[in-house]
Amino acid sequence: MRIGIVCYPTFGGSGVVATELGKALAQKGHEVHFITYSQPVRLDFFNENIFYHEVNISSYPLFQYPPYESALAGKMVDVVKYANLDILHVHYAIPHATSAFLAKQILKKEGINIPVVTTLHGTDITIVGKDPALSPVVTFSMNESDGVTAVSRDLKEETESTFNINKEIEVIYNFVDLTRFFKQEKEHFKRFICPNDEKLLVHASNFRKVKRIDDIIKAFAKIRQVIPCKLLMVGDGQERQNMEKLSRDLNISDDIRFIGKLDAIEEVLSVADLFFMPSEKESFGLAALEAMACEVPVISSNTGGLAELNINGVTGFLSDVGDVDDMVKNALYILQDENLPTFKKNALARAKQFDMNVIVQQYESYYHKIIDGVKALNNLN
Ligand code: GMT
Repeated sequence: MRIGIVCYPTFGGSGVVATELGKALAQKGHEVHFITYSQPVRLDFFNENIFYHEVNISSYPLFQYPPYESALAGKMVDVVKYANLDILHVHYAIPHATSAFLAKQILKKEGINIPVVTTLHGTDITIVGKDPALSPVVTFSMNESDGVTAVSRDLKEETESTFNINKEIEVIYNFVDLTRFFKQEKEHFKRFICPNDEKLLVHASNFRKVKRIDDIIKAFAKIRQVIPCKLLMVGDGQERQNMEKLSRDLNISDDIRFIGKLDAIEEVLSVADLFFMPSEKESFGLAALEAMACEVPVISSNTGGLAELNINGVTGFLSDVGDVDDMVKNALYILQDENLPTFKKNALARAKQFDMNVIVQQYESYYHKIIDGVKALNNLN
């Protein structure tokens, strides 16, 4: 197949899933065309089956807001026509599904009927898409897509209950590349961060408010009173400064390291004992899955799709959003030497159920189903 992939090329989970999916599809012999405003972060190598098309927006004094949606639609039209695409797969509904609708209409006038699949990732539904200014546009754009997928059952249900959707939403979970995310031998690294054999707790995200990072710092302050441990905070974003201040205010900053964005996150995960994800909202929790693949149990909130990944009492524990004391109690239980090995083993076993090879195959089958459906409809008209 010749597949167009549209996504946010940044550190966000939707961009990571889109890029990894494209790379895996290219590996299987498909021709993959990325259409984004800059090179996706995990796309830093050459592959004969991968093409990258940058969306450029001309600046003009009249524009207070550059017309990105139009420029993206124009680029989609161009790539669909000249790369002869079979399908266009847009990740994160806003504004990608809307631009895809526009491109589809333009192409229709030229006799080209391009099938469009939209994948809902999370905040495009749970936060941004609910904004009354955007909700009619998001609803319309989802209904106009030929196929819609969601990254968890919970996200599918939330979409159906919040928006007036007339499409069957297919659940296709996030996935993990088990050849990259596995427990590597990095003991020298562990000795460096935890010289006295302390337990290592890790969090990784883009440090938005929705991640409730303050809950991690507060929980850590209590856990370290009982068990010697260190906290490693990976990533960057709007909350980082506040969180650094909070750790200084709590007088625990010597035991917390904020290391910023890190591409080789699997190296840190290889030496971690516990991963924290206390989010306010989390449609799936890709970062937690990557941790589990490296044999790291997860302390998470029970919001969104997290319960579909993290099995309570087996691969970690789930607590109500904001229930820091429960998270502390659960973390202390997991970190006991007699419990930790079982949780680690279970985390890996669970992660294997989201193996990239299995999930990518589900996307391929879904593409075929949508392409065939659009062709059948064409033949009828
Ligand atoms: O929250 C992020 O890290 C970014 C966000 C996005 O849309 O880029 O991530 C969402 O998509 C990921 C991939 O499907 C999911 O694993 C995350 O759970 C989801 N984040 C939220 O729902 C807050």
